[in-house]
Amino acid sequence: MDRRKFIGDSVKAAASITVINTAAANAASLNFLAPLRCAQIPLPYAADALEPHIDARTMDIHYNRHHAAYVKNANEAIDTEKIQVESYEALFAQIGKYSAKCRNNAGGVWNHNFFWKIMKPAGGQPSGKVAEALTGTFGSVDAFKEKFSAAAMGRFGSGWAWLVKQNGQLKIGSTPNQDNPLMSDAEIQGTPLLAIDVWEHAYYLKYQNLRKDYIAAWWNLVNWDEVASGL
Ligand code: MN3
Repeated sequence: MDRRKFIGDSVKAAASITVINTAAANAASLNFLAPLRCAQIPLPYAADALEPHIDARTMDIHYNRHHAAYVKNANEAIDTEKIQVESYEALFAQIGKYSAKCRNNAGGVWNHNFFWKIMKPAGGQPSGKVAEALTGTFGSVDAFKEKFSAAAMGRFGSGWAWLVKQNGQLKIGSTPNQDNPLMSDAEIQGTPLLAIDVWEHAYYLKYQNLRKDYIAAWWNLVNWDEVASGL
Protein backbone atom coordinates (compact mmCIF):
# COMPACT_ATOMS: atom_id res chain seq x y z
CA MET A 1 0.00 0.00 0.00
CA ASP A 2 1.46 3.40 -0.85
CA ARG A 3 2.03 5.86 1.90
CA ARG A 4 -0.45 8.46 0.66
CA LYS A 5 -3.25 5.88 0.44
CA PHE A 6 -2.40 4.58 3.92
CA ILE A 7 -2.62 8.08 5.43
CA GLY A 8 -5.85 8.76 3.55
CA ASP A 9 -7.41 5.54 4.81
CA SER A 10 -6.25 6.22 8.37
CA VAL A 11 -7.83 9.65 8.34
CA LYS A 12 -11.10 8.19 7.03
CA ALA A 13 -11.06 5.46 9.68
CA ALA A 14 -10.39 8.00 12.45
CA ALA A 15 -13.20 10.19 11.18
CA SER A 16 -15.66 7.30 11.19
CA ILE A 17 -14.64 6.31 14.74
CA THR A 18 -15.31 9.91 15.82
CA VAL A 19 -18.77 9.75 14.24
CA ILE A 20 -19.52 6.44 15.99
CA ASN A 21 -18.30 7.75 19.36
CA THR A 22 -20.39 10.90 19.01
CA ALA A 23 -23.45 8.84 18.15
CA ALA A 24 -22.86 6.58 21.17
CA ALA A 25 -22.44 9.59 23.44
CA ASN A 26 -25.66 11.14 22.10
CA ALA A 27 -27.49 7.84 22.53
CA ALA A 28 -26.21 7.47 26.10
CA SER A 29 -27.22 11.02 27.00
CA LEU A 30 -30.74 10.27 25.72
CA ASN A 31 -30.73 7.03 27.70
CA PHE A 32 -31.24 5.26 24.36
CA LEU A 33 -29.29 2.03 23.84
CA ALA A 34 -27.42 2.80 27.06
CA PRO A 35 -25.61 -0.27 28.42
CA LEU A 36 -27.62 -2.46 30.75
CA ARG A 37 -27.45 -1.45 34.42
CA CYS A 38 -28.98 -4.11 36.65
CA ALA A 39 -31.24 -3.06 39.53
CA GLN A 40 -33.72 -4.52 41.99
CA ILE A 41 -37.37 -3.63 41.52
CA PRO A 42 -38.85 -2.28 44.76
CA LEU A 43 -40.51 -5.13 46.64
CA PRO A 44 -44.21 -4.82 45.63
CA TYR A 45 -45.38 -5.54 49.22
CA ALA A 46 -44.01 -5.40 52.76
CA ALA A 47 -41.47 -8.05 53.78
CA ASP A 48 -44.01 -9.61 56.18
CA ALA A 49 -46.93 -9.48 53.71
CA LEU A 50 -46.46 -13.06 52.53
CA GLU A 51 -46.68 -14.50 56.06
CA PRO A 52 -47.29 -17.19 57.08
CA HIS A 53 -46.30 -18.90 53.82
CA ILE A 54 -43.02 -17.01 53.44
CA ASP A 55 -41.75 -15.47 56.65
CA ALA A 56 -40.52 -11.89 56.97
CA ARG A 57 -36.96 -12.83 57.91
CA THR A 58 -36.58 -15.03 54.84
CA MET A 59 -37.96 -12.23 52.64
CA ASP A 60 -35.64 -9.68 54.24
CA ILE A 61 -32.51 -11.78 53.75
CA HIS A 62 -33.59 -12.95 50.29
CA TYR A 63 -34.29 -9.42 48.99
CA ASN A 64 -31.75 -7.34 50.88
CA ARG A 65 -28.79 -9.72 50.82
CA HIS A 66 -29.10 -12.38 48.11
CA HIS A 67 -30.85 -10.29 45.46
CA ALA A 68 -28.81 -7.18 46.27
CA ALA A 69 -25.59 -9.18 45.90
CA TYR A 70 -26.64 -10.43 42.44
CA VAL A 71 -27.12 -6.80 41.37
CA LYS A 72 -23.71 -5.72 42.64
CA ASN A 73 -21.92 -8.69 41.05
CA ALA A 74 -23.83 -8.48 37.75
CA ASN A 75 -22.93 -4.82 37.31
CA GLU A 76 -19.31 -5.58 38.18
CA ALA A 77 -19.23 -8.28 35.48
CA ILE A 78 -20.86 -5.97 32.92
CA ASP A 79 -18.23 -3.31 33.64
CA THR A 80 -15.23 -5.67 33.75
CA GLU A 81 -16.22 -7.48 30.57
CA LYS A 82 -17.23 -4.17 28.92
CA ILE A 83 -20.55 -5.70 27.91
CA GLN A 84 -22.52 -3.40 25.61
CA VAL A 85 -26.10 -4.66 25.58
CA GLU A 86 -29.18 -2.56 26.20
CA SER A 87 -31.44 -5.15 27.84
CA TYR A 88 -31.53 -8.36 29.83
CA GLU A 89 -33.13 -10.04 26.81
CA ALA A 90 -30.21 -9.07 24.57
CA LEU A 91 -27.74 -10.29 27.21
CA PHE A 92 -29.50 -13.62 27.74
CA ALA A 93 -29.89 -14.18 23.98
CA GLN A 94 -26.08 -14.47 23.72
CA ILE A 95 -25.32 -15.61 27.25
CA GLY A 96 -22.71 -18.12 26.10
CA LYS A 97 -20.38 -15.24 25.19
CA TYR A 98 -20.06 -14.06 28.78
CA SER A 99 -18.48 -15.25 32.03
CA ALA A 100 -20.09 -17.51 34.63
CA LYS A 101 -20.12 -14.48 36.95
CA CYS A 102 -22.17 -12.51 34.45
CA ARG A 103 -24.51 -15.42 33.71
CA ASN A 104 -25.19 -16.35 37.32
CA ASN A 105 -25.62 -12.84 38.67
CA ALA A 106 -27.55 -11.21 35.81
CA GLY A 107 -29.77 -14.31 35.85
CA GLY A 108 -30.16 -13.86 39.60
CA VAL A 109 -31.21 -10.25 39.20
CA TRP A 110 -33.80 -10.94 36.52
CA ASN A 111 -35.19 -14.10 38.12
CA HIS A 112 -35.79 -12.44 41.48
CA ASN A 113 -37.36 -9.31 39.95
CA PHE A 114 -39.74 -11.70 38.18
CA PHE A 115 -40.31 -13.79 41.32
CA TRP A 116 -41.31 -10.80 43.51
CA LYS A 117 -43.86 -9.71 40.89
CA ILE A 118 -45.35 -13.15 40.41
CA MET A 119 -46.32 -13.33 44.10
CA LYS A 120 -48.76 -11.35 46.19
CA PRO A 121 -50.48 -11.74 49.55
CA ALA A 122 -53.60 -13.92 49.29
CA GLY A 123 -53.10 -14.96 45.68
CA GLY A 124 -56.21 -17.13 45.47
CA GLN A 125 -57.09 -19.36 42.53
CA PRO A 126 -56.60 -18.77 38.81
CA SER A 127 -59.70 -17.74 36.88
CA GLY A 128 -60.67 -16.50 33.43
CA LYS A 129 -58.18 -16.91 30.62
CA VAL A 130 -55.39 -18.31 32.82
CA ALA A 131 -57.63 -21.07 34.17
CA GLU A 132 -58.79 -21.80 30.60
CA ALA A 133 -55.24 -21.92 29.25
CA LEU A 134 -54.01 -24.18 32.06
CA THR A 135 -56.99 -26.48 31.74
CA GLY A 136 -56.64 -26.60 27.95
CA THR A 137 -52.98 -27.63 28.14
CA PHE A 138 -52.74 -29.72 31.31
CA GLY A 139 -56.31 -31.04 31.75
CA SER A 140 -57.13 -29.05 34.89
CA VAL A 141 -55.66 -26.39 37.16
CA ASP A 142 -54.90 -29.09 39.75
CA ALA A 143 -53.11 -31.22 37.15
CA PHE A 144 -51.04 -28.16 36.18
CA LYS A 145 -50.12 -27.50 39.82
CA GLU A 146 -49.13 -31.12 40.28
CA LYS A 147 -46.86 -31.10 37.24
CA PHE A 148 -45.30 -27.72 38.12
CA SER A 149 -44.73 -28.84 41.74
CA ALA A 150 -43.09 -32.02 40.45
CA ALA A 151 -40.71 -29.93 38.32
CA ALA A 152 -39.87 -27.82 41.39
CA MET A 153 -39.35 -30.93 43.54
CA GLY A 154 -37.33 -32.67 40.84
CA ARG A 155 -34.77 -29.92 40.40
CA PHE A 156 -31.74 -31.36 42.19
CA GLY A 157 -29.86 -28.72 44.18
CA SER A 158 -30.45 -25.04 43.51
CA GLY A 159 -32.62 -23.70 40.73
CA TRP A 160 -36.04 -22.72 39.49
CA ALA A 161 -39.20 -24.25 38.05
CA TRP A 162 -40.95 -22.40 35.24
CA LEU A 163 -44.17 -22.13 33.30
CA VAL A 164 -43.36 -20.62 29.91
CA LYS A 165 -45.04 -19.79 26.66
CA GLN A 166 -43.06 -21.32 23.82
CA ASN A 167 -44.35 -20.72 20.27
CA GLY A 168 -47.85 -20.23 21.64
CA GLN A 169 -47.72 -23.41 23.78
CA LEU A 170 -47.55 -23.61 27.57
CA LYS A 171 -44.64 -25.69 28.89
CA ILE A 172 -43.29 -26.61 32.32
CA GLY A 173 -39.61 -27.12 33.07
CA SER A 174 -36.80 -26.23 35.42
CA THR A 175 -33.33 -24.68 35.30
CA PRO A 176 -30.25 -25.04 37.51
CA ASN A 177 -28.62 -22.18 39.43
CA GLN A 178 -29.84 -18.79 38.12
CA ASP A 179 -30.44 -19.90 34.55
CA ASN A 180 -33.77 -18.89 33.02
CA PRO A 181 -35.80 -19.66 29.88
CA LEU A 182 -34.64 -16.45 28.16
CA MET A 183 -31.07 -17.79 28.05
CA SER A 184 -30.15 -19.10 24.61
CA ASP A 185 -28.85 -22.41 25.98
CA ALA A 186 -31.32 -22.98 28.85
CA GLU A 187 -32.89 -26.39 29.44
CA ILE A 188 -36.33 -24.85 28.83
CA GLN A 189 -36.91 -21.97 26.40
CA GLY A 190 -39.73 -19.46 26.16
CA THR A 191 -41.35 -16.44 27.75
CA PRO A 192 -41.63 -16.94 31.52
CA LEU A 193 -45.17 -16.76 32.91
CA LEU A 194 -44.59 -18.20 36.40
CA ALA A 195 -41.56 -19.24 38.43
CA ILE A 196 -40.66 -20.60 41.83
CA ASP A 197 -37.27 -20.20 43.45
CA VAL A 198 -36.23 -23.55 44.95
CA TRP A 199 -32.85 -22.49 46.27
CA GLU A 200 -32.64 -23.39 49.96
CA HIS A 201 -32.23 -19.68 50.80
CA ALA A 202 -35.84 -19.23 49.64
CA TYR A 203 -37.30 -21.50 52.31
CA TYR A 204 -34.77 -23.05 54.68
CA LEU A 205 -35.34 -20.81 57.73
CA LYS A 206 -39.00 -21.76 57.93
CA TYR A 207 -39.19 -25.14 56.20
CA GLN A 208 -35.64 -26.51 56.63
CA ASN A 209 -35.30 -29.48 54.26
CA LEU A 210 -39.04 -29.68 53.53
CA ARG A 211 -39.10 -28.21 50.04
CA LYS A 212 -42.40 -29.97 49.43
CA ASP A 213 -44.13 -28.01 52.22
CA TYR A 214 -42.69 -24.72 50.94
CA ILE A 215 -44.01 -25.44 47.43
CA ALA A 216 -47.44 -26.40 48.77
CA ALA A 217 -47.63 -23.16 50.81
CA TRP A 218 -46.30 -21.05 47.92
CA TRP A 219 -49.38 -21.79 45.80
CA ASN A 220 -51.29 -19.44 48.17
CA LEU A 221 -49.13 -16.56 46.93
CA VAL A 222 -49.34 -16.75 43.15
CA ASN A 223 -50.31 -13.47 41.52
CA TRP A 224 -52.54 -14.87 38.78
CA ASP A 225 -53.25 -11.46 37.26
CA GLU A 226 -49.52 -11.15 36.62
CA VAL A 227 -49.44 -14.63 35.08
CA ALA A 228 -52.39 -13.63 32.86
CA SER A 229 -50.56 -10.52 31.65
CA GLY A 230 -47.92 -12.74 30.02
CA LEU A 231 -50.38 -14.97 28.18
MN1 MN3 B 1 -33.39 -16.73 45.50
